[in-house]
Amino acid sequence: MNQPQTDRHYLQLALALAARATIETSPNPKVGCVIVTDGQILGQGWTQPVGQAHAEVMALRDAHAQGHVVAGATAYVTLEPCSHFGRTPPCANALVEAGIARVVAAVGDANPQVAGRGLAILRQAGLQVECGQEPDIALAAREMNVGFFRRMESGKPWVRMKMAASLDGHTALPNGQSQWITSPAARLDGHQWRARADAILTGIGTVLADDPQLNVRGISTPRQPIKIIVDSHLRIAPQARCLQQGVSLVVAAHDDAEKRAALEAQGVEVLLLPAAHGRVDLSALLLELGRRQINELHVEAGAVLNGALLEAKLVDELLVYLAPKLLGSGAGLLHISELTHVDQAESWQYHDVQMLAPDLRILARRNLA
Ligand code: AOF
Ligand code: ZN
Repeated sequence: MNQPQTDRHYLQLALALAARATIETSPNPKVGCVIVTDGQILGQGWTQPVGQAHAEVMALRDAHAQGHVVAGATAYVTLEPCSHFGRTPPCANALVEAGIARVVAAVGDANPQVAGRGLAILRQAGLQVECGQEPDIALAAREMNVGFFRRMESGKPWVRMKMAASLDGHTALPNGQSQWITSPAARLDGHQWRARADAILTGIGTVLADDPQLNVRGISTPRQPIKIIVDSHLRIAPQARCLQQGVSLVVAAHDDAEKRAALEAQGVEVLLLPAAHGRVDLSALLLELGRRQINELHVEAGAVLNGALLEAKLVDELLVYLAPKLLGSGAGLLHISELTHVDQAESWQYHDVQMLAPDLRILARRNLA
């Protein structure tokens, strides 16, 4: 005899299913779905790579493949079922047509094409519908798709800025030496964060100084993020390592037809944006990246671009690795305008702190309060 479980239990199961979806669902959110009747799990599903089936359709297929009758069952989903014809037909209609009697959703869909319409379709068809009743589960469902929600709500990606420094906050020695302040474990962890991002952003200063590859290495990933280089005056050389593989986008504020042609000839896209104080307007850049459906943007840049993004209030999260070393002097993490009073300092809060032996990993978020 199956013991009926609580709604919380099945929503948590749906969250675990959502976690099985890969980065290839992006820009589509990761969603999980479980279909249950009288304590029996009939079908389970999670979002497939973009353009393919959503979680609800996968769960219905799973139930049907096992010969289960889903009429009268409850569907637990981590996101409001969609109501629109996007790359796939609406899941709300699929649930209605399958005869599902009750839908419990963790959180509403922030996509303006859906936003409440999915729940309305279900209610109009006579289904019992609950959404967002468990605040902690709603939060977890949002967290899993933090970039999707940010983009839907602001038009811009979720911006995560990665930095690494010594315990006393230096990124390089006064003579410029900066390699390997943090440990291999921290560097590998950094690649995990690169892998979950849709794009990696850096500045021309970093490209000229370090010639980074800006790709995911050392871990397996089904796809590489897009590489974006902010290069106001088109100073990048076509030979730069970050332009040799994958998809690269060079963002400039001042055109140079010859240099642009050379880059375009090797398949690199050059995007010209309006200048703000002679530099690429970073807010305009983020809106353009949102328009291009970048959900999560991973920034690995130098102190100047980092500072400019922070001063423009475009950064949502800091990912800081601190090595237990004391360098005493040298370059710092950020260039921001000098403050004259501590009250002017922006307030952030620690979101997660972990030992990544021997280093420390800090995730901090802008304090919205
Ligand atoms: C769901 N279940 O598993 C997901 C949903 O272009 P499409 O057809 O793939 O639709 C993408 C939109 O569908 C996406 O922006 C979001 O609003 C929703 N995602 N909805 O019912 C799912 N991943
Ligand atoms: Zn759907």
